[in-house]
Amino acid sequence: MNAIPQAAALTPDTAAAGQAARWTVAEIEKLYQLPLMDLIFRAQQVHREHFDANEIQRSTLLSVKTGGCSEDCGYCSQSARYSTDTEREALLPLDEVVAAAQAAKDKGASRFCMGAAWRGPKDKDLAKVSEMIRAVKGLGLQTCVTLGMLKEGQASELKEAGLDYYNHNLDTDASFYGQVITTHQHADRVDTLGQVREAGIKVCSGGIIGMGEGRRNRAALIAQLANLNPPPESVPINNLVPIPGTPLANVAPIDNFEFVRTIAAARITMPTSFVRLSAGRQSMPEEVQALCFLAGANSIFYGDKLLTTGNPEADRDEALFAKLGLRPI
Ligand code: SAM
Ligand code: DTB
Ligand code: SF4
Repeated sequence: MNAIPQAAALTPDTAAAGQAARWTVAEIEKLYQLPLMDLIFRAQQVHREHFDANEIQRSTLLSVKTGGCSEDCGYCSQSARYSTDTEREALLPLDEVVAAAQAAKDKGASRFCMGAAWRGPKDKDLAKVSEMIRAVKGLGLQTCVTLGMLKEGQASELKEAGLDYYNHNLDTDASFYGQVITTHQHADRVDTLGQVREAGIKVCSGGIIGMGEGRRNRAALIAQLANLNPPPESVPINNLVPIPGTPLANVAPIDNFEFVRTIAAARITMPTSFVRLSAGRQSMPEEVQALCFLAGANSIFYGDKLLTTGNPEADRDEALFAKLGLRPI
């Protein structure tokens, strides 16, 4: 009988007692190198210590301001620099946002996430988004926004409006970042996460897998997220959705098992965080999604659209949940 991998190979480098555990990139690479069955077993153990393994959280997304973004993120349909099928739309009026949030709530979402294609919000935009947050919160939904980089004082304004989560992904590790994005720096993203944390807002931060990065880059991204103190409460793992017209349109897709390994690595290193199986589900077979849940993903984006691209229909997700015996929370 094969022994279960030694716990020592699977635990972070815990320094003096009382100090937060820090994961090295090498330790996370070791997780990736485990036989898949051992890796998933370990992820399940960690998952079941902290969560009910049959429960999944559901967030619905709405793009409240679409396209025309100044930034050059090589994966994004909304950058003004690339010619994509995405049409620009100004900031949505409040009543449209509230109607979409109510519809999401009626379908069973517990969180409503509003996204804007900005480098960062202008103060007058932030006031309008704050109104949206107040109204969505008033419907009894958890609120999340993703608006780009924040300036001093903006996070506290969002907190005052009742914001629960701010989504701001590190997207990839610092050494690969410059190959995908040149108009802002990885360190700018980390800075915004600090401001969000300081304002008392929960952090939602993850990345995109399958942009041509290597396993070491993936391990470094996971290490950086896990070593935030505390780690993000919510960790979206996106599988690149290739967008025609962007520089990453023709990158070879990542192997499904490598994606599953990334979910498992996130689960093991961030035991109490919600790990969200995010973009890329529309083209993912149900069996691969089930493997992701087995590897510790316990959250999804729910509803037939992400920001500009498709997501499985809610009915299809309901059917998958029924087949797997998963319960929404
Ligand atoms: N402009 C803000 C920003 O960059 O943070 C908020 C919106 S931006 C579209 C939010 C996140 O969506 C990005 O950080 C990235 O992780 C994800 N994303 C964008 N395009 C994607 C794609 N084609 N495939 C997978 N994830 C994508
Ligand atoms: C996240 O990590 N993924 C979501 C949300 N946070 C904002 C966005 C995915 C976008 C996928 C491409 C699109 O629909 O434009
Ligand atoms: Fe703009 Fe965000 Fe897209 Fe980058 S990811 S181009 S910042 S909308």
